[in-house]
Amino acid sequence: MEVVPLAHALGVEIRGVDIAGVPSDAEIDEIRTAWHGAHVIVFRDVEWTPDQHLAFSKRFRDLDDHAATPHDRFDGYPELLEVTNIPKNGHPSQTRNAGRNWHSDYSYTNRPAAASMLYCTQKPPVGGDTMFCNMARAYDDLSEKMKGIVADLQSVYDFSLVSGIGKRDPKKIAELLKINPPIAHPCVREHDESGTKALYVSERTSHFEGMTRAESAPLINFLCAHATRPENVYRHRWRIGDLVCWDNRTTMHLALGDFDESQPRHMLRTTLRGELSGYVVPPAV
Ligand SMILES: O=C(O)CCC(=O)C(=O)O
Ligand SMILES: [Fe+2]
Repeated sequence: MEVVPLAHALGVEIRGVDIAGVPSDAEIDEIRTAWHGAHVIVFRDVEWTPDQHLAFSKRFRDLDDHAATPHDRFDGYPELLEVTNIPKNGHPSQTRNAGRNWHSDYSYTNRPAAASMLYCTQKPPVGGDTMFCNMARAYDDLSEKMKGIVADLQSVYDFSLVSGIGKRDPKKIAELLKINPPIAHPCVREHDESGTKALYVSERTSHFEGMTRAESAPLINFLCAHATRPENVYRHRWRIGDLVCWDNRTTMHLALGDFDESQPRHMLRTTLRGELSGYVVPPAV
């Protein structure tokens, strides 16, 4: 197995392992170690079926069945999410603009995603890139004083801050807001496997619990800007057959709308189920 760095801050490409086959336990352990170190891992030229995607993902952890976003499931596969701009039954796809602000998956649920594995089946000729930033490094780079401040905070995640939901079907939004009320999680997230500490705040954080929106905004904005500095980012240019796996405990990501929307883009994602976390709180004031 060969592990090739993709950027300074995070991201490696892993070569020389047949993930569509049945990797050995030793290979899975090696992949896991590389993943914990680099936070984002990339496999190229993967040719597999949805069942193979599920089988590989399950080697790492139980999968989420996406009950928090039931409309985005891939037909017949509750453990696969479909992220695409291809219209469905004559209607615009609900996920055509998914992921367009910096976030960590399922932060607005009581099981924030441990990790995600996104497979590209169709892409526009240029663009449609995805960016990732290293939240463990962002935490480490804070002053000791600021580390003390964030250690005391609970980040409140509000589904209504998911970018572009205004363009979704209002009935479905109402249902999603009911399933996913505002929820508070520690602003410093400790990785349940590696123990790494990482900042856990995003553009979907409405406020810090016990503080107003106005009081929270400057600090949320600072932490997000600090985390997403270009030198803390890896930008992935997709190829068909790429499998990109990110650790949601130590990264945020952003799907760029930098492409011709008339061109099809189609991705399938598994979500490695996270630990139970958080408590429901009233909306921000
Ligand atoms: O489409 C993408 O590049 C990523 C979308 C996203 O945020 C996700 O699948 O979690
Ligand atoms: Fe996402």
